[in-house]
Amino acid sequence: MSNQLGRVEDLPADYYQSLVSMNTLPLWPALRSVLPYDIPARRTQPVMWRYSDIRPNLLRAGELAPIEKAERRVLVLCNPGLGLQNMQATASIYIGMQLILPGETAPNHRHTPSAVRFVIEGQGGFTVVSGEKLPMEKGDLILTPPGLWHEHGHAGKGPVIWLDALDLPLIYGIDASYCIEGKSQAVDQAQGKCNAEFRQGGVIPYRSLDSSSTPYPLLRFPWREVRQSLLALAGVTAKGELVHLAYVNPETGRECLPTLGFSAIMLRPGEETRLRKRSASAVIHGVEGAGIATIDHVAHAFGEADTIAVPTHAEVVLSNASGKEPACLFMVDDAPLHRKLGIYEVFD
Ligand code: GTQ
Repeated sequence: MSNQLGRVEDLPADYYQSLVSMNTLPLWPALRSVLPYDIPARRTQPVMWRYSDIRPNLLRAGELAPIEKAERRVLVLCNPGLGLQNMQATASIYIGMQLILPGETAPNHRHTPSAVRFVIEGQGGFTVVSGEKLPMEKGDLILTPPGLWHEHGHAGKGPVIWLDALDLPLIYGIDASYCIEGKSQAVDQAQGKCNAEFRQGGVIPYRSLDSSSTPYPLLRFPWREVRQSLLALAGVTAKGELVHLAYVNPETGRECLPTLGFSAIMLRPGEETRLRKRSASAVIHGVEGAGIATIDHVAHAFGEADTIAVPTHAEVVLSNASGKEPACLFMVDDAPLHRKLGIYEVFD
């Protein structure tokens, strides 16, 4: 074990140049940077994006970028540690904030990256996924899984804004990112279908036991229900233990998309708790109330719709700023990817 491996400068210049000219490199000068001891080299910075900074610029994009010219009107949350142009919130997670105005349509397409929407504000927005029209109310989580047709619309008044989370950096990074455009979908599924089929936890359509018709049976998770579940869990969770719910595929009980995981946290009034230290990276997003997220010993005061990048292996402490009201957070992480790759670790 050595941190003192040979350097490029230690090699004869002509030897090094001949390697380069043949599109080869010596490993040893670079080995410790790609395979560091004990903890990954973390380029992801624990940065915060304030909604109060993003919102006016997103509304301005509504004036500057007609939807026909934009396809998706989005401001991307870029982690400076990863290079702004790479559009990564963490190494694997893309986060955008998307604006749609009344009467607009973000046209139908499907793509290899997985995506979700988490609704921040406005009424009347909807996403059509595989022929089902899914209403978008504040706090709702809508899945647009890889390869499924999806388009967005807005039949209400005022701006509708949501957070997009995609595994785009990962899929782009393996040269696998592309999309196909299609004509607008026929809405051929009954209104409210998937939420009726999976209305109650622990009860599923009987046919699901024989064979699943789709790997993505539930596409919309209404915040109203998730919040009720958080409150119920809060009532039976010991003090100091995290009130934390995972969004899952109701047929398998496992994560609902291949690479990204989604969860909701409730910090009870006055509560301060730690997240478990893990190998996965994450993005946390304020839904309700306010608090402080301390990431690797740096405190970030967050409020509603503020968004924070959490690097891999980070120490995270969350506290509720209020002694009276709960605070809720939505979290996106890449734990499903880590599990599939066999590299998922929890350190304590
Ligand atoms: O709404 O389908 O932020 O395709 C980036 C790519 C949103 C979308 C994004 C997309 C979408």
